[in-house]
Amino acid sequence: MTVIDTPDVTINSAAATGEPTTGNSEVLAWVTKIAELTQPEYIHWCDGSQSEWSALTEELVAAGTLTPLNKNLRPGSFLARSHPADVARVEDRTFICTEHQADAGPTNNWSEPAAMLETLTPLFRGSMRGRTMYVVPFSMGPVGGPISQLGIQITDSPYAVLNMRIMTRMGQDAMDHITPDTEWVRTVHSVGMPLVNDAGESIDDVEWPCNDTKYICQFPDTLEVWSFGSGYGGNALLSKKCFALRIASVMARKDGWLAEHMLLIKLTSPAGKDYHVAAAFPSACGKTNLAMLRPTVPGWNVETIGDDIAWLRPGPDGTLRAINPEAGFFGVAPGTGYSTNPVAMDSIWGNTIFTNVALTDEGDVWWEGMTETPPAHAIDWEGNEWTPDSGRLAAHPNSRFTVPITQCPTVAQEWSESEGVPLDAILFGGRRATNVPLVTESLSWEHGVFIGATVSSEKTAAQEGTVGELRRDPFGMLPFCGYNMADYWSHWLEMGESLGDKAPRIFQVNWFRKGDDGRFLWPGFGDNSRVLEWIVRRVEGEAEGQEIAVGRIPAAGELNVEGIEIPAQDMTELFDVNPQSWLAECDLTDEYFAQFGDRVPAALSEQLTGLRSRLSAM
Ligand code: GTP
Ligand code: SPV
Ligand code: MN
Repeated sequence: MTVIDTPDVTINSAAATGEPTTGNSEVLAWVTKIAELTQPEYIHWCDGSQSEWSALTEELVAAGTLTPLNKNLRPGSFLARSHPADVARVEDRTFICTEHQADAGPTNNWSEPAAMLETLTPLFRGSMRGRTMYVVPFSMGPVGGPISQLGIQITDSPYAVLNMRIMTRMGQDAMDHITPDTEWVRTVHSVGMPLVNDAGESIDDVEWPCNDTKYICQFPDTLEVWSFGSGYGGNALLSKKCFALRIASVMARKDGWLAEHMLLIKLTSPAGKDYHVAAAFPSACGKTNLAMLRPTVPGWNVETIGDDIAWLRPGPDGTLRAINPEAGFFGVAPGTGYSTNPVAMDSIWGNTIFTNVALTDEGDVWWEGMTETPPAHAIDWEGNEWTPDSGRLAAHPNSRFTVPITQCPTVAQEWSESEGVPLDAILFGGRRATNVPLVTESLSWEHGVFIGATVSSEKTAAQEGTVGELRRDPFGMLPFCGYNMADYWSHWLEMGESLGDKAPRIFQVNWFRKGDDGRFLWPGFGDNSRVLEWIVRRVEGEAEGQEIAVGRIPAAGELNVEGIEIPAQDMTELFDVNPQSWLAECDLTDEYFAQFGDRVPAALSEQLTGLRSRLSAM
């Protein structure tokens, strides 16, 4: 029994502990409570220092969890291989825990909070035996900023600690801001593999501890997250999807702001004018790539502010202000190469954690799409020998890199502006081989919300399940909205009303339309700047566009395709709207809306009626 005396409180814990880094009695009491439940061997209070980083990486290299990469090729970088069954977010194990099921809504798994705690308590009891419990304070957004929020993650995964240090403002400064009168989010994470069994015998550790039983639970009413059994990505870095989206979306609704699955960029025109654009696409549908875009249109510049999450709040001047609450990228590796995303390639020169990619004979990383020619031999993401003709992928499709945003060569100086940047346009998108045009401007805020609410997208490897299957993913938020999705749509409508003519314009984009032969019709990546250029010209009133049934598309000749070769037939197909297929989608939208009953805002039902009548008139 270790007893620590602090100014306000006495920690009674079975665990030995390092010096607590706070005198905040609420924090101390909470840490004690979690330690009593999970029974770690030692409590480590993270300060976010470089020496802490070095000690943890050394420890994980010794344990075999991390492989150091060749210092000459990829300095300060490591490879982690997860358990082959712990490779993505587990949406069917993700729960919103609220008193009433209707508050979670039909698109979330739901549990009554007390019932879930009853399930979780035995799982967490003793779950950290033999392990170190880390107390990880962090700030989402600049520490102390007006839009920022604070949190603490308790975890038994040093891998999660390292990732949290890259992804958030983690450390002592954040802890110092958690005072008795600040609101902060309590998150608890255990990989669920104690090193001492019930009989008191020790168990050998493995390189990637996890548990077959997984629970990712959000408690919006008490600002808590409890995550059990997984060490991967959004399941384990609780600042990210659990806090910054699921919990924050509930906070945002209460306080009149928005927590969104959006990238954020600053765009500068040849005339030197700045614009800020946010875009919501589902997981693995191009946010990181658009955030790091190198424009192919001469004279334009794009700078990166965020690649995954944006918090949007009306500013004192009435504009909608946006911040990136994160401090790093947890980016999809496959498909990232110098030909598609050179900015990402230049960002990951070093100080990067790679997860589930392949290891080359030179001690560097590789994944499908990184180079045109694969290495002749590598160790694949499961640790097996690999050659190009082994018939297997070298990297897992959801393999990732974790890198500080400050290493991004195109990072905007505004990335850490605590007041946020004013938004000029919001883009909604998805991965659609058919039907959805390359770009469409909404006819009004309400129409824009309708577009966001009805997005469907082909499923990707970012979540467990069948890749390619079409599913509704409103606002790219299907797995991330912490409350009833229909109420979320109402909140968006209300935000538009209060923003009035200061509201950003809303557009729909689709980089993924395919021809009958299965090839992408649009070159994408840097050439998406052509679409951004048209969007800015619309914002400035410099392009007329052409109104069709589904919205406003570029008029003939308005989209700048100078310097790329797109057959005229492909251009036509990129914007083709088939009224029959669209009317069929309207029927599906009816079915989709039906599950929300009378919570569907009337404005959205009216939008559906309007769309149908415009399509029928085609
Ligand atoms: P999450 O981190 O899961 O939220 O994903 P994300 O939305 O940031 O997606 P990301 O930019 O990582 O892209 C996912 C995949 O889509 C990668 O394999 C990219 O190469 C591919 N991709 C991105 N942009 C484009 C594009 O414009 N055209 C095509 N064809 N593919 C793209
Ligand atoms: C996503 O799936 O949208 C991601 C990766 O950005 S994860 O952190 O796992 O959520
Ligand atoms: Mn994401």
